[in-house]
Amino acid sequence: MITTYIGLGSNLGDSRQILADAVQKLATLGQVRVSHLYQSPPMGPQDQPNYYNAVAELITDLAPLDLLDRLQAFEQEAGRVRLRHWGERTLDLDLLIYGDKRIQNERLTVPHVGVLERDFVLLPLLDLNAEMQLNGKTLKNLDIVKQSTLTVLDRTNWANL
Ligand code: PH2
Ligand code: MG
Ligand code: MG
Repeated sequence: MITTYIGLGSNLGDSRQILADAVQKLATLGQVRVSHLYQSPPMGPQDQPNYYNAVAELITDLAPLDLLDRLQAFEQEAGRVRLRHWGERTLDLDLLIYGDKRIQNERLTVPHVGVLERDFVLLPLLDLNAEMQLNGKTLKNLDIVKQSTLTVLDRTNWANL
């Protein structure tokens, strides 16, 4: 069993429902816990809606590329629309962390690039594991965590787990 972390994002459609549905699907792959549900200003093009963001912890037996296949299938099932690079999308599921493994191939980079630079990933990760460390850094001590621009929309039960 490997402990993995999946980043969830949406800023098109009924984002709250889309993320809750995605969490239900993740729960078919193993044991799931979810962070609070957040709203965050867009990184990238500014002429797009705010994002709904969260992170799920998934304890699973799936190998990394098998897990990636499942995540991409869930994105498609949500009617994924992706209009431009770093632009608006219906559902984005990013494999952020896979145990303590480092993976680098044409389909997958783990830990996900940018984990340490994105408050919409760091704050939800800290909900799940307040002492989490990555690349020798203690996440809760990062400046970007202290200066976060996120809003908490819901603390508990938003995904009906
Ligand atoms: N995802 C993007 C681009 N920009 N901004 C926020 N706040 N949250 C996201 O999840 C996000 C983004 C493309 O994946
Ligand atoms: Mg993403
Ligand atoms: Mg993605």
